[in-house]
Amino acid sequence: MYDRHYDDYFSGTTDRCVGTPPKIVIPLIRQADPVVLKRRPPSGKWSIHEHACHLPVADELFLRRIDVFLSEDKPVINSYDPGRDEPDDALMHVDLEEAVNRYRTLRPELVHKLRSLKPADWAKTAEHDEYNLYSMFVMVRHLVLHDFFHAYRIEELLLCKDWPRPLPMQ
Ligand code: NI
Repeated sequence: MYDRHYDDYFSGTTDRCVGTPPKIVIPLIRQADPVVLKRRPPSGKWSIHEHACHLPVADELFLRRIDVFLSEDKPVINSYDPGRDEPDDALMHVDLEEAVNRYRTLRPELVHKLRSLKPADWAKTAEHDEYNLYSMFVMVRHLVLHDFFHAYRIEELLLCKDWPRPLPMQ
């Protein structure tokens, strides 16, 4: 069952985990004019600052989940929803530089763990209270998509028509 095809999926997904934060997400965050950094859109949804500070929280969560997957016979994963589980302005109080540094340093740690996984580890499943299927692979793919989900939101805010333009790429 675990042929080269699957290996490509696993390693390809891991490669995305390596490159996306330093090559796409962090440069995007750095383009935010300080004036708009903590500005929420009229919808009341997160500001660029909040999206950015949320990303290392996800890495911490996924690091813990990898350990749960590996250490338990029948792993059980509890969902995390910041809108449900945290106060509305929690991320506003986080230090952005510290958050970006954590994002930058946690990711290689996470990738190091992923590179050591065997095909059977990737295929292992857990019980999840919100999803009908949750394997290690699904979880890691989710992390890859999650980076882009928040990057997309950050970009939308950066390009808001009536707001100051993004700063030049650093
Ligand atoms: Ni998220």
